[in-house]
Amino acid sequence: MEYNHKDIEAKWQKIWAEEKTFKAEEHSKLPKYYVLDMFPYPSGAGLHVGHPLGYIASDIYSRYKRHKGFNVLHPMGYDSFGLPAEQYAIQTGQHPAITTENNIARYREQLDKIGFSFDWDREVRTSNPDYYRWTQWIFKQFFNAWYNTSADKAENIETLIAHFEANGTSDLTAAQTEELSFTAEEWKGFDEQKQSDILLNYRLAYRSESMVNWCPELGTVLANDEVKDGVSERGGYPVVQKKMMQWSMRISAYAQRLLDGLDTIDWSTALKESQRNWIGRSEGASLEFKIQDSTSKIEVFTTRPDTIFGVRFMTLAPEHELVNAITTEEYKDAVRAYKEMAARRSERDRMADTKTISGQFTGAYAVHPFNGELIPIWIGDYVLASYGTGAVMAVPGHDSRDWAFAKHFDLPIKEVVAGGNITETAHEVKDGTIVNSDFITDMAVADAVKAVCDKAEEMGIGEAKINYRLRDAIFGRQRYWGEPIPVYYENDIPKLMDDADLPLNLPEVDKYLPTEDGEPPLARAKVFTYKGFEVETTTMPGWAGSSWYFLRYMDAQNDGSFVSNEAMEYWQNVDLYIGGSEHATGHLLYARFWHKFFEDMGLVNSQEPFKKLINQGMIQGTSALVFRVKGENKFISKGLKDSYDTYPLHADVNLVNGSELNIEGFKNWRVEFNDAEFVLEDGKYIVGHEVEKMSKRWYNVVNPDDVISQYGADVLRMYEMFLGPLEQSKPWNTQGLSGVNGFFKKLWKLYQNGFSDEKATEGELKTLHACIKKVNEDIENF
Ligand code: ANZ
Repeated sequence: MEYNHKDIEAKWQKIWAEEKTFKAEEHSKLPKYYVLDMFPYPSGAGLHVGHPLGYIASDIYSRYKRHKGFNVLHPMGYDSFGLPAEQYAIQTGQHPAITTENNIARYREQLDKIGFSFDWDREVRTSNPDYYRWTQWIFKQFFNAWYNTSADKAENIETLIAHFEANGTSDLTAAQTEELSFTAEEWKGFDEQKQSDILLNYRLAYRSESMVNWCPELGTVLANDEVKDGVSERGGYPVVQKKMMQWSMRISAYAQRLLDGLDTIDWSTALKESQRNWIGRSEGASLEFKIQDSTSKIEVFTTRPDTIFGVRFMTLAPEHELVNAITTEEYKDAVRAYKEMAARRSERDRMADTKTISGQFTGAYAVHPFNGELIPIWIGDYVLASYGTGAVMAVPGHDSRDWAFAKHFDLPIKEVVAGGNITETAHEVKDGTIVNSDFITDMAVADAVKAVCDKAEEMGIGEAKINYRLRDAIFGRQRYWGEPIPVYYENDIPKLMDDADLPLNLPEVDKYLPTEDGEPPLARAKVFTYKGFEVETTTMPGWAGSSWYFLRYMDAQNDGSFVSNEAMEYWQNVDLYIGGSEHATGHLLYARFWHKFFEDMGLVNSQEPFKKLINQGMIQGTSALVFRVKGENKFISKGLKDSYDTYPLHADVNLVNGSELNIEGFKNWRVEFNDAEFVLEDGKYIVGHEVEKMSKRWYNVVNPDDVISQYGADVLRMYEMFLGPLEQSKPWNTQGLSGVNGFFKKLWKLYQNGFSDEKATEGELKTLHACIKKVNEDIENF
């Protein structure tokens, strides 16, 4: 009998669906194992062969674990809120829910063909009201919480209010936007509006005026990780800095726990490193400098307090709040002009650009805290307003940015750590001996750091301090296709909707664009009020729904709670997570943050959501190139092209067999090629190849449906695994399929003809067991 993949696959897929073969059981005596894939955004283009690479690996592992006696949870769903459906809605008026529904249907069809062992009864869709009701409920929990830094966990806002009522802000240890100070009496005397404003300074979901990445073209605010090189990651539109009222999440309160947790999980070093860098912990000191003839002080954050005697100038961020107050009459115009220029550059650009040096003297001087020296105060855009205190004690001898600044403006440079040549370059090393530095001279760097911190503390002008680069995460978007935020405004005071009234459904609107006054699209809704009050019109960001979907899979149908205690008790967290590394500092950080918050609230029973994580590599496309003579409709075969003046064009890879172009197919592909001429080698047109991203744009996309219809799902799956280690990127080559196909045919034949009832020989058993061992090891090693 021939190997007929169509019959075999259709038969089994039907049985699996009918019998729910892969249904996971909550009440099992077996040990659990939870295998998760990053759920896809259902785009209009459908899946290409690169997309399922990770899914195939996780599916193999799920089947393997089932065979090993585990009760395996292996679910799938859709991250179905997002920009493309909405952009399409803006262009065509089609409701994004419809586009999304259609795209999901197409994805499901494709996924089914590949024969995955998903438990489809647990499917989630983030844009489904049954799901986002719980995302809204989670938002409420964040709003109702503050972070107690001495307990090192989040607590209900009631405990903060109780603290204010008893002690005001005295002895308060809290993560906060700014430091506030009031007594219990004052607190009790504040009106509701004032109390509400104060609480927002501590809530874990809070509203504040803050600088955001505003993308005018997309009409929305973007998260830091959605901006690449000053343009939006999606679409490549310009992004500018703008101050706006915004909802944010206080992820900064969790910086240290997010760092510490990394040591407890089995993720790649590269991935952990990128989270560590993103969180950006720096140990150093905060130090205060008096300003000459002024009562104001400048606080700086420095990682090198040991270089304090090398300070030759101060640099403030142009946006620093003291700049206007301290600038002398003489420098007012120049400072204003400089500030305007700096405002046009995003933080990212300012950080990335280390070549352009610019700055402006303010006319003011600071006073050295230890020796009284006068230090000129400059502003410069290499200092970022949002990091540390937005002010730097500049030590040109030992910091390269300060060195470049000093050279550029001809400011003095002083050596305070021995061993370098500061006329050539900044000497930035952290070991060595301190010189020219009063009471720390001759000390080693580490001792000098401590001595300066101690002295500063004694004088009441500073202390050792740890700083994190991680910023709070913006949580609102001025867009339609996202979760509505369950907040309404009673006299400008944000209040939460009742649980019983969730979900707050997305309202119908006539257009998916902002209103004429620049309000978000939800403001177009005819009625969008709650208890007679206006409802928040921004929606949640793309990362809201994906920060907890893996918990919902544990108990996807539950309409009484986001996950039941029993389901949580049994499944706990994800044992194996497979997905792309592009989510390193977005989704994977946000999901860890939410999980830690849930832990604080007693909602989950583990500290980390994803115990083991593997980033699959990319499957790249192998593009086909044809060589067109400049100014003519004539194509030269690859081997002869150097004798002509040609340029390469991409041809659809589906028109190529090996390296030979299907000329008739190519002519019919595009009207413009209908009467093209071809210069052949040995009667063939040979194309060139190039390995690049698999993308519609390069006509190198291979659809898994086509592979499956020709060879079957098993060949597709095995071929993808045969391409190489899961974590590596590797090019697709349709030619390679026939090899795997040949293997299947052989295996099938063996199965048909190769059996006998004779006892296996010792040699045969040896071969069998060596094979079993190898299969186990290879699967365990991915
Ligand atoms: C004096 C000094 C001397 C510094 C020296 C470095 C070397 P990380 O490691 O990134 O935390 N800095 C502080 N706030 C800044 C801001 N808002 N924008 C730009 N730079 C800022 O770096 C901390 C160091 O970066 C601080 O230590 C400060 O320069 C600078 F030999 O202070 B340092």
